[in-house]
Amino acid sequence: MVVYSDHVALNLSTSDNIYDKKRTKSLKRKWHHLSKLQKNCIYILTALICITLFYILSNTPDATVFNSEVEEHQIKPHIPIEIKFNEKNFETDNDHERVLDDPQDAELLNNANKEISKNKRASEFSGPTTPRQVAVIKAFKHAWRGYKQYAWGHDHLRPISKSHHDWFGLGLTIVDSIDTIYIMGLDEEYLEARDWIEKHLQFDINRDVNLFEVTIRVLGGLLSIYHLTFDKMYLDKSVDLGDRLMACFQSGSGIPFSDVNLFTRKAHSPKWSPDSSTSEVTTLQLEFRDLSRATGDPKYEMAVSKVSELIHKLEKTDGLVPIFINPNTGQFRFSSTITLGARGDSYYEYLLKQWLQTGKTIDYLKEDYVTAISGVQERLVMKTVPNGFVFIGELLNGGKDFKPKMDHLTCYLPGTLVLGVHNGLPESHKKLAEDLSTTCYQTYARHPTFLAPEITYFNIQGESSNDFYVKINDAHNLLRPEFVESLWYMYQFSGNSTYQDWGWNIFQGFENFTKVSSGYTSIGNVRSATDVRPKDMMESFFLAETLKYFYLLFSDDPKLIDLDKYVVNSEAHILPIHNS
Ligand code: DMJ
Repeated sequence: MVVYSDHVALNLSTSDNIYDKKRTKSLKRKWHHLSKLQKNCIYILTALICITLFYILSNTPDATVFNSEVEEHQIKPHIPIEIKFNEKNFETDNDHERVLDDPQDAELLNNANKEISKNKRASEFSGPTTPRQVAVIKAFKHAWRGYKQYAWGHDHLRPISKSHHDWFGLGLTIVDSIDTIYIMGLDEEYLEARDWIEKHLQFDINRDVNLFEVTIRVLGGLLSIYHLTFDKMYLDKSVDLGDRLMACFQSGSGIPFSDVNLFTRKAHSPKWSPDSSTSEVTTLQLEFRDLSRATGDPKYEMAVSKVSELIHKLEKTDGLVPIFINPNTGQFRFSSTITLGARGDSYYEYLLKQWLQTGKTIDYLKEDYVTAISGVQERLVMKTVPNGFVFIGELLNGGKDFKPKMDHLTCYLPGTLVLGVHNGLPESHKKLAEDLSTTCYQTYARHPTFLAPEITYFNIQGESSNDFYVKINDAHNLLRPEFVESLWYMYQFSGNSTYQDWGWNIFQGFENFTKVSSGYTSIGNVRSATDVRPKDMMESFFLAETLKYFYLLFSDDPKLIDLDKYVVNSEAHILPIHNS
């Protein structure tokens, strides 16, 4: 190295080894002769080189630019595109053994037939019976521990900042997940959750809440645990809540407003629109009807049945509905999108499940469901290029334009379809369920995190060699349950253990990329294993649904929840089937 008065030059010529020592000494001497400024320049230069190298290395696996806002996936599938059932994609047997390495886990499994605590119906939910279920219980306990430590009594845990988030101020995580706790046979957690609900869950709070969210998560959660335990405390709380929510139905048409203040009992539309979402007003019926049946008071069921009847009479596009409806006029906003994703999804789910809940006695529900699925098959089902993956797209502008986009939310549909087939509906629904399951699985398996994004776009015109792509803003994963839910139904009705194996692979994705020291976090980017961008949120549905469905999926008892006796609401809460 040669030092000049105003700069440093590096002499890179090699020298013989025998001169190495001398050269090191001379280098050291020269370094000491450098000015502070010169030394700082060298430090900064070195740091810049390191940062550039790090940046280049950590970004190499990422996608190339597809257009200005879209990145196309270049990542190779983790499994062959041609999926054969019963083919094991992972070393699942070894994973089983690993799960049981911990003596406490083995004990959990051995204790399966332990004494059931007070309030439990003996022997029904006596703990895990498979190693995979043990792994799910460990995950649940980890999430619960974080919630208890940093967010107890609040709606959600923020596991990165170790703090909480309040949406409605109703201790959502506790109420939403108490039936999961019960089904998993977790005595200690059950008692602490029950205790909180009894002493602290109050509805006379001066706060606006969303009718749909509170119905599926809180009313559904309370009714589910009431039916599992027959503990009247839960029913009393349900009645208090149900009475407050009833204000929403005081609209011009009977179609409910989306929001209500639980204290003043004043209902209104959302701030951003005069309309309610179609899926929201049609995803209340299981819960309100159940409340009527459990209490003997018909008013709840009458209000929600009226909504279904009104919507039954409205004009539709081959049985498919726009996603907005006005509570005062009772009419659809006809130009709004038709989708089986956000704001449309559970309209279709509750047509079928209401029909089942009422002992298959209300014909128009079944007819509307079958017509809608035909509409899906004719108008929304499409195949990708080059590999022919089946997906469900959307219709825009009053049904005129097709958009090759599918929300992860739509991945609930395979489960609903096979539930229908199990109950005598057309066999063609089963093929659609299988095909769509394969596509949904691919949206997980094709990412290095083995997790699906919120939204996927599909290639239908051969504009690329990839079947689908994910936009930057859609690459998040909120720990959603829909596909795990479908896997459970698919497994229930086929007995095909491939669905369990798929679920296990996805479970590993959650374990590897969303688990943090204080719980599990939503992530912003499923496309990179090195840059998942944690979002610091653990929604209540992760415990209420995602982990519950994993636990049920990995059970070796197909009747752990008997689907001939129960319907499962949109938030994975379990309600009895009646015969009328
Ligand atoms: C849940 O609250 C319910 O499953 C709802 O029906 C849809 N969204 C979330 C989970 O993704």
